[in-house]
Amino acid sequence: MSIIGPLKSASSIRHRRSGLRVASAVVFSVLLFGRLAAAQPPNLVIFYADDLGWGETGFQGNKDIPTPNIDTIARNGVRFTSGYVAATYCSPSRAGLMTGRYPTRFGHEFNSVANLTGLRLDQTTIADRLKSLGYTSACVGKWHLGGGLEYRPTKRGFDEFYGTLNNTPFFHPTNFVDSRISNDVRAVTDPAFYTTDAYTERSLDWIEKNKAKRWFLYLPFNAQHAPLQAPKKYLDRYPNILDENRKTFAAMMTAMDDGVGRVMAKIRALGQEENTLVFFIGDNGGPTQSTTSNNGPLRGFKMTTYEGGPRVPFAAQWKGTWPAGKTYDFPVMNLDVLPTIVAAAGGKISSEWKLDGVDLTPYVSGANKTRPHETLYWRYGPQWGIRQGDMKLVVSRGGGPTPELYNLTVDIGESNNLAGTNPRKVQELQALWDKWSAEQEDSSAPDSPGGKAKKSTKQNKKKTAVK
Ligand SMILES: [Ca+2]
Repeated sequence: MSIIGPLKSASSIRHRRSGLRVASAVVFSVLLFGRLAAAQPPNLVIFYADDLGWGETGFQGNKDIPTPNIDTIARNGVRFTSGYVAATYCSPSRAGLMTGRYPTRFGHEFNSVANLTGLRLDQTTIADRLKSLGYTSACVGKWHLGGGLEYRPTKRGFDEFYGTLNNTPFFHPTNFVDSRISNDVRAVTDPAFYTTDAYTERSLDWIEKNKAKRWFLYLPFNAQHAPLQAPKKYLDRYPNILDENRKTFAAMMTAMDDGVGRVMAKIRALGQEENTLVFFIGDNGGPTQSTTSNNGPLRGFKMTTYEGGPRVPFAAQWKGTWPAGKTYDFPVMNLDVLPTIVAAAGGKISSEWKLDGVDLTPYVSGANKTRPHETLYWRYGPQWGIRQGDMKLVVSRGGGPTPELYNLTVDIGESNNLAGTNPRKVQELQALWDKWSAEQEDSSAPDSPGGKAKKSTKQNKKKTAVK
């Protein structure tokens, strides 16, 4: 309103001898205000947690480890109970998030793609798209989409990168880059440096420096990925957890939750909370055995295609624009983040982008009551899955060699295989998946370590040949 006040008074003074002209000026001011309001796009934040596990965070029902700040996002906005990612581990999940497309469409089926090359250079990232809308952006955290210079965040649309190119310890992180200093990988020698806290500090500093611009912060924490490491100040908050691994996991989560809280407090302090769209999403399911991460009632883990692999904590808020305290049950995917954010930023989604994600705003607002996706797909070497409506057909590590059919509405834990009693549905879903899989590319790098991809590529080809 402060922008409009002076304009309105100036117009009023100029035209005070003509009531009609004053009225015109007021109308003009109202139109101008409308234009300015529409032209003020929201700030954008994506918190992307690593290996979190569907059963972790308070908003997902965990009562052992308080996450009051992360929970606030769900309370102020929407909790997506069927939130998925397009892949079951780190790099392909990020490739999907960054492009809004199934990573298998461009050969990014395995982590090995990032380790050998990176996110294919003909793919346009969310930061590229926002740059063309006038945004400044930062990637603060774990990139894992290629380490070569041409694959780094600052070559993929981000104006600033502070974090690691790959997986890393929390103390003395490896492959660390601070683009404010240079794009070279440098050693972090400060023994007190803890990635989660450092990412929070840099995010606060970056927001302060860029507060007058339209900005996009991508904050992919390396928490809760292995190795389990946490500073004493966070460990001390859990005197009652006796299991050392669980205690450290809890401390890591508290560091992340404090970080989310501090970033949100900064946004509030700037008076920007109602002008900021915020996502909090896990990058894949929890690898329970190595980190204690809890997938709740879901079957399977990270790197399986049972629900425990691709189904994740998923919440988002846009105060004043999206409803608050809403639970949304239809399936959504991390591929939806790009079109949702681009549309929120005032961009127009082009069919030429060949996105698999959709703009979620009309769905969460209730304007569109249909499902955002009739069908979701996964392919991970010989493992795969398809969800259509409430039915899922899946071949996963931990299961049998033949596809299993589950009704997720009544059987979220995938325990009652309906394939034997519903062969028609099996056939129908198999045909849909075969058709989709045939549209995907072979992986541009074999799965690692050693030889799995060759087998899986053969299997995929074999599958796609069966029609
Ligand atoms: Ca991960």
